[in-house]
Amino acid sequence: MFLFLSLPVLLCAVTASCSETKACEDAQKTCSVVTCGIPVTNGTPGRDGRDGAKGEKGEPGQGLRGLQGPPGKLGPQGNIGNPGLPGPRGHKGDCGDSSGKELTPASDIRSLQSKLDHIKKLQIFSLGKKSGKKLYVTNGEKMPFSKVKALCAELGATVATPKNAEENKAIQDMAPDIAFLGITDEVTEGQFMYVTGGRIGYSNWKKDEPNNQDSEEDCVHLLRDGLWNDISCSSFFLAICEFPA
Ligand code: FUC
Ligand code: CA
Repeated sequence: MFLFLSLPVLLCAVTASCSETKACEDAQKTCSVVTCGIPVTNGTPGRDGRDGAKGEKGEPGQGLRGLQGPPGKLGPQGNIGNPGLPGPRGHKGDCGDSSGKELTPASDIRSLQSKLDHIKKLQIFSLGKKSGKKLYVTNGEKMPFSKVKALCAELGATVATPKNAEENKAIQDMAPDIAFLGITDEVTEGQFMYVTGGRIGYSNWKKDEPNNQDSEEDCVHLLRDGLWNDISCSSFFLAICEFPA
């Protein structure tokens, strides 16, 4: 019996336990027993909410500006520019010689030619060259065979190349040391050729030569006794150049 009566009271008390007075008065109208209490004060504040979204960038500050820094390093070199425009046309040249007269008279050329011939004779005489014989010249320097070839070519000559016993003796007599000859087997091993072309028609090999020692002797040098030995082209020997007979 007590349980039966107390249930609506309990329900009404729960329903009316609000903070608003109006709600409580309404409850009194429907409930037979309602005890309206003093309105409840606010509880302690809850925890802080989450951070809001990021705000917009602010205006630049108004503080004092710092001193200007030192200049930066030099940048990389730029590309080469396009060629410039052609320069102005030059002045007109002097008039040509339309008379058919030569600027240097033939008599002057003949005079120069005879002087040159005379100088040549003196030089040939001083070098001991005999008529009809080749002229051999050396600067006394030792160098690899490629350099000898280049040097003689520069002089309009070839590397000293004896084609008979007489020429071999002439070179031997004028050479102050062992000298390269213009003969190699660089093209075909064992087949000695003149560097000016063609297979050799005369030789004066020392006993047991050519032996192509260490498989690297493609050049030929003239020993002090006039005999030949095959030797490395990169070794240094005297340069002797030959001028035609
Ligand atoms: C002989 C020659 C070589 C080299 C050596 C020192 O063996 O055949 O070419 O000159 O001597
Ligand atoms: Ca040899």
